[in-house]
Amino acid sequence: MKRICSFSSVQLFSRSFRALASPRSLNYPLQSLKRSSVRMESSNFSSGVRTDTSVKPRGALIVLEGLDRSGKSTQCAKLLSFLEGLGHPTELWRFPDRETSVGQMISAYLSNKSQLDDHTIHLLFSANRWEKRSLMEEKLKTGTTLIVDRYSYSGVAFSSAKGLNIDWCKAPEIGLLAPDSVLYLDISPERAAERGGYGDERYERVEFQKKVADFYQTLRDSSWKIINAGEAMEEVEKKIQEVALDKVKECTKGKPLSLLWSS
Ligand code: ADP
Ligand code: DGP
Repeated sequence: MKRICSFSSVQLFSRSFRALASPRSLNYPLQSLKRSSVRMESSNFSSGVRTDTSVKPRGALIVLEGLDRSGKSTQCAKLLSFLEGLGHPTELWRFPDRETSVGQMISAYLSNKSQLDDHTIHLLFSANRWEKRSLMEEKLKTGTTLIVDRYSYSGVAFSSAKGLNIDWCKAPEIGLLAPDSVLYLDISPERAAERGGYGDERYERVEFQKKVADFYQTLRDSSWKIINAGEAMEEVEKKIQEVALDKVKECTKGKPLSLLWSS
């Protein structure tokens, strides 16, 4: 099992680095996603042109990001019950996934039980996402919405905050599935530090979290929705529900899947 995981990680990493070396090769997985969608061809009789209207309902990929203790886990759980309550097949995932063998190495590092070079731990976090990539695609294509607690943005923001080059940090994430929406739970590092359980793990230090917040700013794009995470839980919950439901509906109508990293 261990051997299978590491073999597929190597394959996936080599694809990712090939994509980086040649931007055109990024088209390969995009095209393969398009090819696998159901094609409904209809004739446009007035022009004689056959119109290809590929429409395949799928689940939405909704990512929650934010500083430690911004409320991600709390809100992910609430969103899961909300979407399930409306009858949408939904699963809650989180990264790092500490259940896998790679995840266990990450967990030991985060709880200061092991020491690793900054580049090494960065690649392990990324590998932890890659080892779930094909399952993620399968779930989405078969109609399950995934709520994901942290994703590639955490990977880049936390490692860049340590001083690693941001482009180097993004490289191993290229080719992972792009979220349909990133909900960023915005809170000041000082306020987050007042919340329960703060300080248990390696990165939970206010000065470091300030740097992480700056890198999150750099990563923001049009797929992001900024949510004021300092508000009462119920307020935060309502705002997240609105955005998430919109995305779930868009994906039901066949919004195409796309890949990181678009910018
Ligand atoms: P994260 O997953 O981002 O680290 P959690 O969801 O575990 O954050 O929340 C951290 C702590 O803050 C928990 O004790 C939680 O109950 C509390 N919390 C979460 N959201 C709020 C909120 N909006 N207002 C006050 N406390 C909150
Ligand atoms: P969590 O299980 O959400 O509390 O995350 C654990 C810690 O690991 C948290 O401080 C954020 C950090 N983290 C999450 N993902 C990554 C990643 O991909 N790279 C790095 N360097 N840190 C990460």
